[in-house]
Order: sequence, then C-alpha cells, then structure tokens
Amino acid sequence: VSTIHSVTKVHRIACIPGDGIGTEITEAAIQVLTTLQKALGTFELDFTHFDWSSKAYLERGWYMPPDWADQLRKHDAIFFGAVGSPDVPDHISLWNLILPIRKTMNQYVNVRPTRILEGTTSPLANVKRGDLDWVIVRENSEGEYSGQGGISHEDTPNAIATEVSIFTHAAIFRLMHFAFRTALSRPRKHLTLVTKSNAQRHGMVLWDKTFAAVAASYPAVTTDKMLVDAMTVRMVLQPSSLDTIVATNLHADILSDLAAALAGSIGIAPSSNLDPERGNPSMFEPIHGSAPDIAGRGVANPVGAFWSAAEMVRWLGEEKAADTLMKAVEEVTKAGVKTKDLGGSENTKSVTEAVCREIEK
Ligand code: GGG
Repeated sequence: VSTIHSVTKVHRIACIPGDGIGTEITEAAIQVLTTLQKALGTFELDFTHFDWSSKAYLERGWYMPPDWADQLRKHDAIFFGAVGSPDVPDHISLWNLILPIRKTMNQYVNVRPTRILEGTTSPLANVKRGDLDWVIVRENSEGEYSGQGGISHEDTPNAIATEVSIFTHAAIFRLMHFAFRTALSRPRKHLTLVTKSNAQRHGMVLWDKTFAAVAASYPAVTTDKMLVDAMTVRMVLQPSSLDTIVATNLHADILSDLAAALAGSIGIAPSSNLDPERGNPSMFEPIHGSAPDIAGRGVANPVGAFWSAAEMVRWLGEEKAADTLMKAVEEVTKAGVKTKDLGGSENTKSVTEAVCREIEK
C-alpha cells in the first residue's frame, strides 16, 4: 500500500505595517492573501507581525531592535505598509526603518510596474489604457540615498550641508543587467536610460558608459536615453513610446510617482525591493507613503498593497496565485468598485471584500 502525500509549500512572511494608512492597507492585503491561499490550496502563508513604526518609536525610543536583520532573515519575504509620521522628522523614520532594510538585505533593485487598470482612466485625456504600460527599474542601494555628507553650523545662518551621491560601477553594472533582463522579458523589449549627465558630469556619465557597455550583451533590446527633465515631458506627452525605464534611486522615485499619477492614482502602484541573488528576503510595498491626512478613516486605496502582494507571491514562485489576485483586482476595478482617488465612492473594506469575493468565484 502506498500513500501519496501532497506537500504544501509554506512561505514565511514578515509583515511590517508601519505608519498611517500602512496599517490599514496591510490588513487588507493579508485578508486578500489569506482568501487566496484558501481558494487555491496550493501554498500557505505564515505571517509574523512586527510592530516597527513611528508610533512605537515615540513610545520606546527605537524602530527596530538590535537583532532586526536576524529576525527578518528567518522569513522568505517582507511585506511592508508605509513609513512616515507628522510626529517624527521623515529622515529619522526613513533612515531607521525602510532604508536600513533595503540596504542590509541587499535589495539593490526596486521594480515599479505601472499600467492603467481595467475600469480606470488616466487624469490626462491623451493617455489611453494600453498606452501606459511601464516598468521602472530603480537603483536601490546607493546614489542620492548614500547617506553620506554632513552639516556644520547647524541651525545658524552660516549652515553648510553636503549630501554626497555615490555611484559605483559595481552597483550600476548589476542594476543594468537586471534592467536589460527585465526589458528582454517584455513584449516591446525596449529600455530607456534616464540620467542628468549633461549637468552631472561624473556619476551620471558613469551611468551612461556602463549602460552602453552592458547594452552590447543584449542585442535584442532596443534602447534610448533621456535627461530626467525631458523624461517627465515624454511620460506625459508620448507615454506609448516608453516600456522599461532604468534610473537612479532619486530619479526613479520621482518618476514612479508621476507614472502612478498618470495611470490613475498613486494608490494603485506596487514596488518590489529585490535581492536578485535571493540571499536575503525581498521586500514588497506600495509606493505610496503613510498619508496621515486620510489615516484611520478607512478610505485608503488598498490596490497598491494588493498589487505588491501579487508581486510578492510571484517572487515566491506562486505564479498562479499572482495572476489570480491581479485578475480579481481588475474585475473589481472594471465593475467600478473603486476608492475616491480612482473616481469611485468605495472604501478600503468594500474594495477588499469585493476582491475576496472575486477570488472565491
Ligand atoms: N510604502 C512606501 C513608503 O512608505 N514610502 C515612503 C517614502 O517616502 N519612501 C522613500 C523611498 O521610497 O525612497
């Protein structure tokens, strides 16, 4: 007599809701993910919650405990909500929570896809669904976010500050390979490099040269390059001319907010902070912040968190789950079940419940 055992893969998820609407959209994403795992029955998600937030920092004086990295490394992925509180300077919250995680966990790529979802529209009449379907590949380890510099004569009229951007060939080279591989995986196979190499003649020129050198290994990918200021105009006026975009830490952060707004709302856009070598857990978070102005009212758009959750399960090898979740999200937006930022009148709970019902169908 033989017994067939079916093995269900268990993925351990470290969940950090963070601040403001981060707690609301994370709770919504967990509800949707739990529904998904029950509906498919092919994998399990084991969530551990970490109370690492600005509220906790104000109460106890720290965001993360000394062994935070060891704690996170016990997990397969990190799901993050948002960081930022009116009661803590933003550079304190960022540099004590999200940035140490990205840097220590070797999450050197931040992937930010954007497209216009079914049943939604761009605020610009010239931008139609299908015209805007981009993936922004953001350098996530250095550049303008190197943290180098200092200030003297602080809080006096003689204050002098330096904010040093560091660009290394090693970091640009590995990022470019990731960006070219991303472009290669997409139907259009087109990659646009964004810099400011006319004015910034050292680091940005190193970006140009490294891009050109890596391009030689990917003859199937067509390329072009833009200065970041002109890129904003092209995104607005010629969205269909773009596909995959690679840019620095700061430029890509700014461009991805613009991209999300052009696609309908910053509330829909996901991001994946990836360690492509998979030596550490990667982290998934909507690109939006903590939105203190609407926090606690139950009106935040959970779609950016759902899309981030879909990217997380895809990274964990659960392709079918990712596709099922995104299909459910788009059935719901198509049916007009949308929050106010997308022109609807629904709230976090009703959108979440509608997505769960679609998954269960
Ligand atoms: N969910 C992402 C979040 O909370 N972002 C806040 C923020 O300003 N992050 C800075 C960054 O991504 O560079």
